[in-house]
Amino acid sequence: MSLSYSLVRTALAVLTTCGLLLGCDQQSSSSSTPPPIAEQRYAHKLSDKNASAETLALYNNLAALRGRHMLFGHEDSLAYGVNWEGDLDRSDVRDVTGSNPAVYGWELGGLELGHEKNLDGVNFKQMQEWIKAGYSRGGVITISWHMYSPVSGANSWDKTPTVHELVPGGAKHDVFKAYLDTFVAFNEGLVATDAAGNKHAIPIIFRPWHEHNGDWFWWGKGHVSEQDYIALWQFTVKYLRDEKGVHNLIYAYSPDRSRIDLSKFESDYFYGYPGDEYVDVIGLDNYWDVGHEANTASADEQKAGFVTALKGIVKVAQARNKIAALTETGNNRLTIHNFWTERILNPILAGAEAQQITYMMVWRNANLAREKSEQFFAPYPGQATAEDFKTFLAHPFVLFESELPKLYE
Ligand code: BMA
Repeated sequence: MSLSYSLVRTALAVLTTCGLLLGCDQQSSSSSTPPPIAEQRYAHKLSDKNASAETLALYNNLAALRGRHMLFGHEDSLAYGVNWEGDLDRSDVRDVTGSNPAVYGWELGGLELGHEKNLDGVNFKQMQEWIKAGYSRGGVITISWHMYSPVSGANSWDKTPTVHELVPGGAKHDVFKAYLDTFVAFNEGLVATDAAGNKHAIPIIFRPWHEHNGDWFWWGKGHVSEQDYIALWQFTVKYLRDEKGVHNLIYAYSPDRSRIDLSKFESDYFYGYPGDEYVDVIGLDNYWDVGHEANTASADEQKAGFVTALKGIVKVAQARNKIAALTETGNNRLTIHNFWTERILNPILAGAEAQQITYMMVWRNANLAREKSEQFFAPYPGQATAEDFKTFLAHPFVLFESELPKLYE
């Protein structure tokens, strides 16, 4: 998406707003100082008013693609695949389709403890190189964090109540700040140099404290009060943004669909919502409606649920002038025939609303030899859904890395 296109959109948005609300004179006379250039240029604001130009451009360019394109993403795509490990420039997604995914998911769990590798065996220094490489090709980077508990020392699936000790006033607040500092340092290494030789921070869609409405993480429902969860999120943003001056983050909120009753989508979705000032991407992790093994509903019922859930986040996002995304999804081991077209693409394309999601990301392809258990969400060569995945990619709605417009200007 080009800058000039964004400018036209913004101009139209301003005209529409003026026409509808008759508020332009009031707005211009109420403030003598014009907003910063970046704020004037873009229709969609970030929670970080000092976000870098590239970060704000990414957010607005994703918004501008809505309804016409959805980016496809994959967790740990460059780090390993089901049947390979150790290659520095490879991906199961590319082995099958010829293109890398448009969105690269990376995971920090273990960084806070000073580990060299994350909880899935990915070396952090190499991860920084893969992030830089993906960004240099025009891809989008998103980062999650399965943080170890500063209270029990155990991993994120530990149920020891922890959050109350992390928020301001808590016994482990300083330890928590030191954990966040490890990300600040990691992020400082995520720098790109443009053609003119100027350096800038690589924009990151940062997705902390995910699936908090489920009960499987220590920050999940049942192990923390809603109030403390919100305080945890707000502190995370304020610390990184206001105290540490980190300005390359787009904050993604991502509850889990399996714990949302579709008949009261919004009230369930907003359990633990930290507020519009702290969230940029209205996300959803949805494995449930795309063939989760515990879901006994028929395929048609699941497809209907999938669409309803996507419409739900699109509505929430539009009401707030934010973007919506399917932040995690997938069918583990891809056992569903024509999964990509039947269970993902066709339901999304069936109506105008679900098509407004900006990206979707499937989870990782665990290396079979090292992890000794089958877990994968993208096909690899010869996998049963590989041909269907190519059909999915070939659809103009779906963007892989090779098809991306410029997203950072
Ligand atoms: C989970 C699984 C785990 C992994 C974790 C963090 O959903 O994939 O095997 O350790 O994500 O990436």
